[in-house]
Amino acid sequence: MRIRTFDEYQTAYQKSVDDPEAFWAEVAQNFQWRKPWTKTLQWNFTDPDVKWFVGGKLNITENCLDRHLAERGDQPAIIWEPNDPNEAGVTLTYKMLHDQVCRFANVLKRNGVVKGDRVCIYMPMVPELAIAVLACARIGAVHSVVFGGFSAQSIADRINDAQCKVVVTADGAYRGNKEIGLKSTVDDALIGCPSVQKVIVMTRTRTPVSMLKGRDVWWEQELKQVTADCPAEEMDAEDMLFILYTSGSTGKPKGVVHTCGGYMVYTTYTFQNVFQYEPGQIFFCTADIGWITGHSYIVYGPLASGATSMIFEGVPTYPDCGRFWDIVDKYKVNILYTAPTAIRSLMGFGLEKVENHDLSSLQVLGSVGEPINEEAWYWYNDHIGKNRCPIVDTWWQTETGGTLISPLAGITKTKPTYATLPLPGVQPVLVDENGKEIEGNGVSGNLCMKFPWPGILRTTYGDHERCRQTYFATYPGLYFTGDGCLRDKDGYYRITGRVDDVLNVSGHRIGTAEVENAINMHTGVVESAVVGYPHDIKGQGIYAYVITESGASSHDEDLTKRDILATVSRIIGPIAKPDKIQFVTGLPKTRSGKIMRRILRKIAEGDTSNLGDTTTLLDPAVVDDIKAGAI
Ligand code: 6R9
Repeated sequence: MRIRTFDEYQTAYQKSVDDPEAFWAEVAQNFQWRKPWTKTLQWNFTDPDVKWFVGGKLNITENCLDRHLAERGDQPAIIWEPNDPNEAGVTLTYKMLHDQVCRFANVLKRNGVVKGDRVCIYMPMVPELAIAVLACARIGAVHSVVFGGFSAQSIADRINDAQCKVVVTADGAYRGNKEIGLKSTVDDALIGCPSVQKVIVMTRTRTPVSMLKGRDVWWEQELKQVTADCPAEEMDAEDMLFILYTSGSTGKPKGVVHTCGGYMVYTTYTFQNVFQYEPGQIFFCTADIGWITGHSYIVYGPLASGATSMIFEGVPTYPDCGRFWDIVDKYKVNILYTAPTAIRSLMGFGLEKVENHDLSSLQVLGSVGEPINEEAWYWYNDHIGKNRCPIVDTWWQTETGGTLISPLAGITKTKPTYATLPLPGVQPVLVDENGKEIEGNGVSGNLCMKFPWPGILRTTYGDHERCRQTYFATYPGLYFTGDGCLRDKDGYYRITGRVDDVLNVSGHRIGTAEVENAINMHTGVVESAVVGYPHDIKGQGIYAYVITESGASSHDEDLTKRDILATVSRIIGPIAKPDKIQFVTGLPKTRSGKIMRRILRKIAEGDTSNLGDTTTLLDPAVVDDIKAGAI
């Protein structure tokens, strides 16, 4: 399963294209199956219908936990670093983690959860979050983790879409110098969630919370009622493992569905090969488990590999901007996996807090979430990796389950800002607007995949047609990523960013339509249009053009702006708050009523010299007004 040289990569890649089924069948042999599969792959991209390891039976937690007990039961599986560096951390060995997962799985059962039920998890970055995730998988319940920064409304939307039966949460969360009430947010959400029967509340901050009789129970009390004996549920390879909501260019976030077998094989294979993980190494992925990166590369990939995975509760700048380097130094981290936005923000603080730490344990650096600009790449390489750690720029998506395009650490020659080459099993193609494949090198186009890999999404929960429409209808026969991409003369891939109406703000995906809907819910707002613009630290910032009833000359614009931000926070969460709001009297619309975002994007970028053809606009004069009022 492990590739060790570039030759081996090329051989594996060739084999994976010539005979994908044989290739993945061989990889999948490295796992524990209760029953072998009868057919390795069945697929078409029309319905779409993709099934891997058909008929295979397994439980992913037996692969992540049980099978390591004999050999490395006393090795750390999870090392937890709390928000406050003065609070004691926690190390859970594989034995301890197994024990705790089984116990909490029994708590879920006690509270009525059975195989196939959906469980919403809304928790801080504490070991119990990983425990709750794995406990669901243990008994065949489907987890839907909601990032702790989302609002009550967002939680409610996700709970209702998936019809969750149980919510697992905590009283509160620590983030930097802030204390955030989680349970109170869940309480607000649950006013509109009739499917929820039980709420399990873990104690973290000891913030006062209201506990509803018959519905709410304490995690710690429940644990006293159960044993550590919980045999794993036998799952079909294609049974649902989890739902994770992600933003698209239209409508509400959709529930991306991953299944047990393929996801396990793919995350583990990519974890071991991309990072070239060696037994005993300490792996630190700074993402939140609320995002796909945390699912795949804090929890499942590392644990199925018997690795030691860190969970960090806090933020990179608390108590100061040296926190990551402090953690690397303290735990002798070997592999660090973070996002360009974090690198850019830390760059801004200078080198003092880097240089007073010993970073010599680092061997591999990773980047994920958005394109990494050259300046950040070199800073990461020079000052963190000290020019001796390969950087793996891993390109992938919630929908892909694991990394698709990335260097293999120390094996693939890297090139700043390039995700480089597809992993074995991954067949990228670039297409033009008409879906025609653009062959050869030194070209660019829309990035698609022409063959399934085991980690590809299977559907969007409750709405298969939406899955087809979003990913498989734009270019028939292909999976469309939504990203633009160039392939240079060496065949190296560089992702240039989204080509649809999805923003990437600090590595978080946010749909422009979602933000517009939230703004439009604010009193007095008539209409709005949201676009992205380049932002030094966040990668992209959010620029909103808003029409209000009282007109652009509203007597107190600042107050209105502040209130609109509060509405967006309440509807989606603070991550979706626009950086800039411009009040306008009209939007540039075509005669058919479509907003010409291209023009709004240019103005937001501050590039008004060439707005292109505006003759198809209903009222070209609005453009001058908007230009004049640009921020
Ligand atoms: C894993 C994750 C997916 C979108 C994706 C792309 C952008 C992610 C990237 C990258 C350039 C990289 N993206 N990694 N762009 N280089 N290495 O981030 O999933 O939250 O679903 O976002 O993020 O635009 O389409 P997700």
